[in-house]
Amino acid sequence: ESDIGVALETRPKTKRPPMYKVMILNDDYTPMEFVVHVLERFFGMTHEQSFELMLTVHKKGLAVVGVFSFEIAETKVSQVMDFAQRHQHPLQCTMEKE
Ligand code: TYC
Repeated sequence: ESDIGVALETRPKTKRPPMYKVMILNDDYTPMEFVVHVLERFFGMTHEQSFELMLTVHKKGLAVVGVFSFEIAETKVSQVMDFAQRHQHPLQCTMEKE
């Protein structure tokens, strides 16, 4: 009997964890300044970056705010949703596997 084995697997089986896009969606009621504040507060963006991204969402309907690991993305989404709800704004924030 043959004892000769052939190694076919050379690629190490260490996969990177999946990443998640966090997006904000436009609506007709949330004030622009509130969205700008949310982006500064929860995503560490400058006022200029926040204002520009808010305008993109306002014009295009949605935009990716950042890409994070699952747990971070989930935390960002609930922080934004809680904050919007507490201020009675309908702002929506969602996540999607990249
Ligand atoms: N469209 C809103 C307005 O005109 C502003 C807005 C921008 C709301 C971005 C949500 O994610 C948003 N007041």
